[in-house]
Amino acid sequence: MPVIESVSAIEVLDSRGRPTVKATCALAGGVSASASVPSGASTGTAEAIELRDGDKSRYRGLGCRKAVANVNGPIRHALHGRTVEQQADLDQLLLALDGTPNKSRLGANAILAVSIAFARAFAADRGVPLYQHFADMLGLTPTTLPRLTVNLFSGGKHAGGQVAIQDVLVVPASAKTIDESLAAVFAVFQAAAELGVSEYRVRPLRADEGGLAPPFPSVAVMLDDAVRAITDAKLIPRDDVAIAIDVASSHFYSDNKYTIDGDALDSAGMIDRIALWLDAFPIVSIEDGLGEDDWSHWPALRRRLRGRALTLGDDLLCTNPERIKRAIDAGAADALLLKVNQVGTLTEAGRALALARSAGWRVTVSARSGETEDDWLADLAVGWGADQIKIGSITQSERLAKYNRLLEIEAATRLPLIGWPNP
Ligand code: 2PG
Ligand code: MG
Repeated sequence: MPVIESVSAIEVLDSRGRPTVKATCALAGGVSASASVPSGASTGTAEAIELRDGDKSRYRGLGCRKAVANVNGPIRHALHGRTVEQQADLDQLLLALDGTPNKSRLGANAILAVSIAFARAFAADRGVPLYQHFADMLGLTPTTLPRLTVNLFSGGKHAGGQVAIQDVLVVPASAKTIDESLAAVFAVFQAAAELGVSEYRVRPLRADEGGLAPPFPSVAVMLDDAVRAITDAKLIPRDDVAIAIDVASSHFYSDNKYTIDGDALDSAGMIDRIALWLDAFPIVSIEDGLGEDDWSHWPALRRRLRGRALTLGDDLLCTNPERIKRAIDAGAADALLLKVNQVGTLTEAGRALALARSAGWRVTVSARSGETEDDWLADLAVGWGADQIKIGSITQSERLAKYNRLLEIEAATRLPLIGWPNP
């Protein structure tokens, strides 16, 4: 049983150059491990609170010195010398110490960094790979690797809003391995970059997650360009490479209207618009098609998509077990986007996963738009048996750290990719 010798933290920078928290956990047996946490831009309002310093003269108020001080002060003090039998015990200690419903006292960034650093140290202490340790935590056995969903085009909050929706992603469908999937994505990405130059006369400028962000005149053109890039790469749309989208519609929804492509649509109109895209393009998954508070219309969206594309909830659910329960009861979605930092501990995220699975939902384990070079996400997706993983594009090291870790896990385990079509 691990005994915690000490925990500590420092401020490090994420892929947007903004501060975040990196924690280290040392166990009495001599093992020590670190973990850093990501940060979103298109955040859901129900997310756990990332503690920021608010001092405008430093990093425009985004500093994490307070969160770091919470690790180096009260958290270190509370955990020193503690024997912790399992992850849930550690997380329970952290939750009790924080004492707020949304982790606003210690900060979800401080709490999660410690939660994951402990998991990594525990795995090392047991002498098992991190993905195996994550699996054991929930009593699971890894049997497959997750299907990739890779950011090709960006809009919305990740790209200055040149088009309303946030991500067009490519999903390698005929690929049999992570290795083959990445080669297919590379081919499509290169074709899309060339298309951007010939069509829009722009260099391949990249958005927060490394996606291409030319000035698309509309969402339909953005989707059409994605299909052209797949075809230009000599791949068959849908059969070889399908499309997923993150509409992220909470971010263009106000006063009961969705402002998109020059229109102000009510919820029924937004569902019709999504259905048009679904008819015209090889789309297999639609994330946040409606706003996070537009609860009453989500069931209609789901009925419209059923059997054709996943109704995936991100801002709607915030990896929050209570919101997931509500969505299951209402028939509002059939897939969970799981982001551990939305809820703040591994234990609560594990509960969110179990709930989603109990309803027969699909699960996508997701990175955030602000990421670090840490690669624990890849292990989490494998260990927790995710259907899909969403990391961003293939052009920036904070994303590639995770893709490369998946390649390592694939080489070490020879696990097959999860079956397709899915659903
Ligand atoms: C999302 C994520 C990742 P962010 O909306 O799904 O793409 O973005 O981390 O900014 O919330
Ligand atoms: Mg999203």
